[in-house]
Amino acid sequence: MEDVSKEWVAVPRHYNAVTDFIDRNLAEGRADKPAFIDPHQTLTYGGLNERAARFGSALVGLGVHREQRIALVMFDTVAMPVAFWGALKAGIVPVPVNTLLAADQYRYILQDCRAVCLVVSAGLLDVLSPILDDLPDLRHVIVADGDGWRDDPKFEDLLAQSDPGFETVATIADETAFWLYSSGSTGMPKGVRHRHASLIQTADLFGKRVLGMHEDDVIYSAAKIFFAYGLGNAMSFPMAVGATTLLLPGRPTPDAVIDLMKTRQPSLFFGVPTLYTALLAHPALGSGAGSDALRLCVSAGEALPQDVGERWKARVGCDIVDGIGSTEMLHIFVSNRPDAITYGASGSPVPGYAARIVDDDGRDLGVDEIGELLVRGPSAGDGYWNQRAKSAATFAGEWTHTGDKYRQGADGLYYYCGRTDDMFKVSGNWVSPFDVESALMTHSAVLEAAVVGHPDGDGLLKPKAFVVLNDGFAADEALFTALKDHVKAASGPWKYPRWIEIRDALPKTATGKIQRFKLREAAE
Ligand code: 3UK
Repeated sequence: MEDVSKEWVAVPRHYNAVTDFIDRNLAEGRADKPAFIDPHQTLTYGGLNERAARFGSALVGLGVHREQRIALVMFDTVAMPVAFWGALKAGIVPVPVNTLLAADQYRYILQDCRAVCLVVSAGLLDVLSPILDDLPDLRHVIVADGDGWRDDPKFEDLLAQSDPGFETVATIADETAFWLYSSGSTGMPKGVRHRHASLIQTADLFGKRVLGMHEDDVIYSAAKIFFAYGLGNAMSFPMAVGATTLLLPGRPTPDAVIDLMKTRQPSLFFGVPTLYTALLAHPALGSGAGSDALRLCVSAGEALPQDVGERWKARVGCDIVDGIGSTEMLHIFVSNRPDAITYGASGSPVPGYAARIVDDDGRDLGVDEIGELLVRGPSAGDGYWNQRAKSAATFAGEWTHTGDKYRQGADGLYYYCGRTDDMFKVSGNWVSPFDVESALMTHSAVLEAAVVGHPDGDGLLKPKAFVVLNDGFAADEALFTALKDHVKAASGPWKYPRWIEIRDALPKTATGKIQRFKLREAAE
C-alpha cells in the first residue's frame, strides 16, 4: 500500500500549536484582520493573541497546572477561541463539551476528565449549576458573556486582570493538546486525547489541500466549535490560513442561517445533511443560499443523500462536498473533491490518509464487498482516557477502526453502508438507542423500550421507539407527547422518538439482548 506519510506536515518535536495558528498570523501581518466575528464582537488576530495570552496567564494565576483539564461548555462566541487557545498556550488541556447535553451527562464528563476549571456561557448555567457541587476536582467556574459565579471573577474581568505578555509554554508535538468526547453504543462518552501536532495536519491536508481554504475566505460553519467537525471548520482551518470566521451562538435554524448568509456573505459554508434538507424546504432559499460570495459547501456527520446534494446544486448553484470524519480522527479523512463530486459517495481518501475495507477477520475486501472501514492518518487520537480495552480495539496501531460499513465501488470511490453497531446520527448528533431506551424506561408508563433509526421522508434517520406499556396505561396522543417530552428533557432535544409504536413484547436474543435489527426490518 502507498505510503501516505510523505504527505504529512513536518512538525518539530518541541512544538505548541499556538505557533502555527496564532503567532504565524501576526508574523505575516494579519494583526488587524478579523479572525472571528460574532453578533456582538469582532476579534482580530492581534486581539486573539493578546486575549489568549491573558487567559493562559489567568489560568496559571488561578492555580491551574500544565496538563490539567478545563471544560469549555460554551456557545460559539469570540470567547470560545480565546479560552481554547489560551489554555493551549499554557500547556493546559481544554475539553470542549457539547452545549446540548443534560445535567447527568455533564456530571459524568466533568467528573471523568477531572476538570479543575469550567468555562461556561452564562446561558448554560441553568443546566450546569445543579451539578457543580458534585465535582470534587472542580475549583473554578468562569462565566463568559454574563455575571460571575460565587467567588470567581467573570471571564471578562479575569482577562482584564491578567498578563497580555504571557509566553507560550514549550510543549512537545506529541503532547496532549485537547480532548473531545465521543459517544459509543454502550456505556458513557469517551474522552479522545488529541495531540498538539494533529491540528495543523487536518488544517493542511483537508482544509487547504482538499477545500482550497485561503486567506480571503469567510467561513460559516453551522456545526459548532465543540464538535470536531466545527472545531476544524470554524477555528483551526481558517486560523491556519488567516481567514475570517463568522460565529453564531444560537441554534442554526434555517431562518438564522439564511439571515447570516445574506448579511455576512461567507464564501464557505459547512453543515450537516439535516440542515441542508431543512434549508431546501425553506421558501427563501435561493442562489448562494443568500451569499453572492459562496463558492463551496461541505457536509459531514452523516451520509448526504444523493438527492439532497443534487437539489442543492440545482437551487443554490454551488456543490456540497460530502466527507466522512470522526472525533477519533479529528476531522475528515475520506472526501469528495470540489472538482470531482459524486453525490451518494463519500469520495476517496484525503491526501495523507489511507483507507481499507476489511472483513471480520481483518482481510481486505474487493470491489463492492461490504466491510468495516479502517483509516490511517496523522491526526488519529492518542486513545480514549482511562479506557484501555476500547482504545486498543479502536486505535489499532497505525489503523483506526471507524465502526462504519463501507464498500469501494468499481469507480474507486467509497460508499457508506451503515454502522457496525446500532448507533445513528440525527442532525449530526449521535443517538445511542440504549440512551433513548433508558430515558423512556424512566417514565412510569414504560415497561420496556427499543429504539432504532428510521428514515423520514428525506431519507434521513430519526429515532423510532417500540414501547411495551405498563398495565393501566393507554396508548393515546397525550401519552405519546408526554414520552417525547420526557426523552427531550432526560436525554437531549434531538433524541426524542418521532414515531412511537406500542408492542406487547420486544424481540430478544437468548441472552436477553434486544434484537434491534428485527425492529429495523419491521419498520422498513
Ligand atoms: C458518521 C458519516 C457517512 C460515521 C465528524 C467531520 O461526525 C464526525 O464525528 P463523530 O465522532 O462521528 C463519526 C461518525 O459519523 N459520519 C460522519 N461523516 C459522515 N457517515 N457519511 C459522512 N460524510 O458513522 C462516523 O464514524 O461525531 C465529521 C469532521 C469531524 C468529525 N468528528
